[in-house]
Amino acid sequence: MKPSRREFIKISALGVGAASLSSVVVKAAEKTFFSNEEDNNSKEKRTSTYCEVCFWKCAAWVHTNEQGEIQKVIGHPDDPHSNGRLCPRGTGGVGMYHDEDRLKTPLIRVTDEKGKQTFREATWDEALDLIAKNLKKIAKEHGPECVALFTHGSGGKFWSHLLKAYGSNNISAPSYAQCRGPREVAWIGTFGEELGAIEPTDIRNTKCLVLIGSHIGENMHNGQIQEMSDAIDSDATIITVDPRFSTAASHSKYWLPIKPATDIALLLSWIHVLINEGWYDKEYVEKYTMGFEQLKAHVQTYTPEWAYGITTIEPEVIRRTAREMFNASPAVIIHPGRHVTWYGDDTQRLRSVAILNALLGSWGRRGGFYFGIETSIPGFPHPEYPKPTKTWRDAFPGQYTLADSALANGVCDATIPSASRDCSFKAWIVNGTNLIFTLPNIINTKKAIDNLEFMVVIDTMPMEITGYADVVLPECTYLERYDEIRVSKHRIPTIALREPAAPPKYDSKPGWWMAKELGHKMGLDAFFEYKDIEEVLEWQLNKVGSSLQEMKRLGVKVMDEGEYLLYLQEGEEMEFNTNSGKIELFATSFLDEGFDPLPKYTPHPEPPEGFYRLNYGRAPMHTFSRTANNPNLTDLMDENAVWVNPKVAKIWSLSNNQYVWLENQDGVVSSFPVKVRITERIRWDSVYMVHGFGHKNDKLSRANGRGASDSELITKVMLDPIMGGTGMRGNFVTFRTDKPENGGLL
Ligand SMILES: Nc1nc2c(c(=O)[nH]1)N[C@H]1C(S)=C(S)[C@@H](COP(=O)(O)OP(=O)(O)OC[C@H]3O[C@@H](n4cnc5c(=O)[nH]c(N)nc54)[C@H](O)[C@@H]3O)O[C@H]1N2
Ligand SMILES: Nc1nc2c(c(=O)[nH]1)N[C@H]1C(S)=C(S)[C@@H](COP(=O)(O)OP(=O)(O)OC[C@H]3O[C@@H](n4cnc5c(=O)[nH]c(N)nc54)[C@H](O)[C@@H]3O)O[C@H]1N2
Ligand code: SF4
Ligand SMILES: [Mo]
Repeated sequence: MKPSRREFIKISALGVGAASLSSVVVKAAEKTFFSNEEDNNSKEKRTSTYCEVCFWKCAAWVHTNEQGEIQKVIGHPDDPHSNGRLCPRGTGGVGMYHDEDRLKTPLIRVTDEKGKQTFREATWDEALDLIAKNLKKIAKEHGPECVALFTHGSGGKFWSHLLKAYGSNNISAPSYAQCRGPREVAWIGTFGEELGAIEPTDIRNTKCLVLIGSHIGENMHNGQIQEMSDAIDSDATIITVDPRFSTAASHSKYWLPIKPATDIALLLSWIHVLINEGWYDKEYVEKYTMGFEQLKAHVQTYTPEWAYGITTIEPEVIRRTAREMFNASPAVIIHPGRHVTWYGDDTQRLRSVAILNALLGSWGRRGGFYFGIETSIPGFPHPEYPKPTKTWRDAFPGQYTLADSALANGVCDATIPSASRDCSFKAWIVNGTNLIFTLPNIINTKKAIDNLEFMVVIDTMPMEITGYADVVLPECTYLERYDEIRVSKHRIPTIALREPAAPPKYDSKPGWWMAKELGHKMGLDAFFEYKDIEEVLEWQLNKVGSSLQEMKRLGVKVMDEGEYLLYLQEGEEMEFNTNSGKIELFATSFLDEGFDPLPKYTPHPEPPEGFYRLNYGRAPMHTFSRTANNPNLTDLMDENAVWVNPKVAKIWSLSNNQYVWLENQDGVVSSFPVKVRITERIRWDSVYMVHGFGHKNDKLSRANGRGASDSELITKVMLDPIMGGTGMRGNFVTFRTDKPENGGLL
């Protein structure tokens, strides 16, 4: 491994890097001091947390009244993720604590029928004994590698530790192959590094922000929205490419209502224009990149006129927007997006995005992408993990070779025995992910579950996935527990503490406790040699010059990481972690694995007659399926609607607020009807709905039967051959006004 840039600067270029502590750090450090003085005078009791309603992990203070009841959650002013303000979901996070439908005790399945939530209550001892017994049996009969963990959100570290100690490293999260994976692989192939969970986009300083199906404003990643609003205030040009008139589009100078599934054509024609007009950063390209000549030759036929025929975006608009990007460069961001698993050629689409940024010199530049910095906290000492003899990859020899994380869909597929696979999973531990709604192709997910010998689900709510478990472990909410220290890459290095604001309700327990207890029951005591998590946190914090006591007082601490720089310095030498040490416009690592080193446009199937492309996304007040039953957030929005263009509504004689069922190309009909919203904001060839609704689960009193589930209608998956991401936007739906006899897959 080559040194990271930060190490690189420390080692080789101190002269260049010695511009002393960034003023940002100094300002933030002052804020820490003042904000805590202020709050010390407050009468209310407050404890520190970071939000778990989504994965932006905003740090916050939780306020409790004299009776010890949680009242409200407020953004932490020193936190670069939130800058003291939470989004509506973060504020509504208290609803997770108050939700009376929560899981209350451990549960053990009583019938063989999966998916029906038929359980009896059990004690913790009994539930954990049963899990330990089954996992030991599977290790003996099939090897520990046949157990996989699916996890999303905090707590993942505790369960991963348990699984590795047990002897398996099959640990997957849906945030990879159902979300960010393709862009990370594209970035590694181009710049030699990942973007990471908090994208280092310098939006607040940008002069031009290009959003490609990235609907910031409905996608409520807090700091990002605040920065976008600052950028708009300072007259930055916003260019939004989206078949739907999104909230972001409504704030944009240019809205490009692209024909869905054709973005690569637009991106290639932008590259064509930038290169052929000479609108790129010649010095930067010369100094830091390789492959320019190959790229130039490659894009010659990709003219705006060519792209017009594919994308429906006028050539003049393509040229004008390319010029806007160049005028702003290097303070320009072609945003990499986040949920980018759309059409199966997603890694190549993101490669085009990476190339555009490289041509405009925005990587490592003010108003483009900054180099984020993170504190590293050592892990609590433990014996070496046993070495697993096989991993999920053995099920896919020669496939998805550039995937740099485990594929949740891969583990799911490899659970269904097949002659061509020698790795079939026998047990799943599922923590904090509602796989039934999260993985596309529900039929496949259920088939995999049917093949399991044993499944444990750790959740806070009785969600669809818990219905399939053999044992359900009720976790207390993030407001009632300690968790690992939050470290994240940002402009300033910070750490944040989550501590319980109230004791766990009912008989729920924190994840760290469950993993530790189970570890002991499985005979893995040597991996859990501490009394409780406070001991672990104290040890870790001491290692970085802090303490639990200090963190309880501060909540967020800005770390002194010495000298570092957010942007490339004038004339700075920089080596990138790629084969050539340069930014690779021509991706040699792709070529090495037999993939196109330069992105190409590939056409995708069109909707059949009478069908419309199923497009989905986020609503500001909800997160996936996890908030659909939240009392505070359902007050703001309690069902989704299907957006239909007026032209289409006319053909089908649909009226506003009418309920319809949706049927997809494979004859799957939504379990519930969904309200029609007629609007010019969606193209005539598509419909749109918010993901996370349409629960068929009477344990969820507010969410049950409300709206339709996009997950149910996504039966066709377009797999990305490069990294195995599950393209989900190749599904088409039509309308039904009659109630189907047996609709739905839920
Ligand atoms: N159809 C469709 N599928 C998608 C997407 C889509 O838009 N449409 N989006 C994709 C993307 S981008 C992502 S990142 C993934 C997200 O996938 P998931 O993270 O699986 O999404 P959620 O549906 O929110 O499921 C989270 C689960 O965690 C539980 N939970 C909440 N808090 C806690 C806690 O503190 N502890 C524990 N143990 N459990 C908790 C919730 O009750 C819920 O069951 O989905 C992907 N899949
Ligand atoms: N409120 C809220 N915010 C969230 C989340 C949440 O659950 N709730 N989840 C977070 C997570 S984990 C993620 S990954 C992000 C996801 O958020 P983003 O990465 O911003 O977006 P997506 O969900 O992929 O994309 C939705 C947008 O893509 C457009 N679109 C559909 N098809 C096409 C196409 O072919 N081309 C183009 N150019 N656009 C198209 C849709 O019209 C829609 O506006 O949101 C994050 N923020
Ligand atoms: S963006 Fe909103 S939901 Fe996500 S962590 Fe921050 S406050 Fe919570
Ligand atoms: Mo995501």
